[in-house]
Amino acid sequence: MAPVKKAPTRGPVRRSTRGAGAIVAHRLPGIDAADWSGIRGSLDGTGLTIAIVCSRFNGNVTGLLLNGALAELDNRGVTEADRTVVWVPGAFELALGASVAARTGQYDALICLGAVIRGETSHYELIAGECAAGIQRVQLEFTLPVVFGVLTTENLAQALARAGGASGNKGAEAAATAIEMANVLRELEQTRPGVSEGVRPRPKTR
Ligand code: INI
Repeated sequence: MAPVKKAPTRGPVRRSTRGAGAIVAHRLPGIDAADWSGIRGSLDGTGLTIAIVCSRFNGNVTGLLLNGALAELDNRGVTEADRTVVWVPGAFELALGASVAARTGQYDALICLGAVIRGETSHYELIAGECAAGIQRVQLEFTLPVVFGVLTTENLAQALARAGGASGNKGAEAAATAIEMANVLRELEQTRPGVSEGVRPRPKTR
């Protein structure tokens, strides 16, 4: 068998199962993050309007995700007046809530927060899968960032760890992602003004 070549990269590598010795790099060979020129979105939330669609199911977890998201938006310049929280019953309803919020044309990005915990339901896969697929569908349909801030865990302890515990706060991470994506879309639109017209129901003008 041919010897496995070392990948010329500083990032982690994944060995393909398709070809013996083949290496697929996660990152581009020889490129440091500092060299990544191109179109990027900043993490400055000033002037952005954002809605958070939050599930009430497992509210002891989603409340913590929401706190993390709101604190992150605060820190990054999204004012209270520029953000809205929309409550839905469970993770299964997040995509519908997001779809209606998207349809208003009032938001630069949406954040969906939820917690699907396997120990509590026999239809975990169904809810988690449909929730993720629905959220992805909304963001592609509206060409609007709709961030997946939904925990899918085996048990409550794992969920709490990711909602402000030992593993950080995924709500805060989702908020940062929403800002970055809203800004990267703005940057992209500036390269070809009007490109999103007719895609979003009411494109923002500012
Ligand atoms: N909803 C959740 O957000 N998380 C769960 O873990 C969960 N469990 O365990 O069932 C859950 N179920 C409710 C579901 O999202 C819908 O609200 C319900 O089925 C009505 O459509």
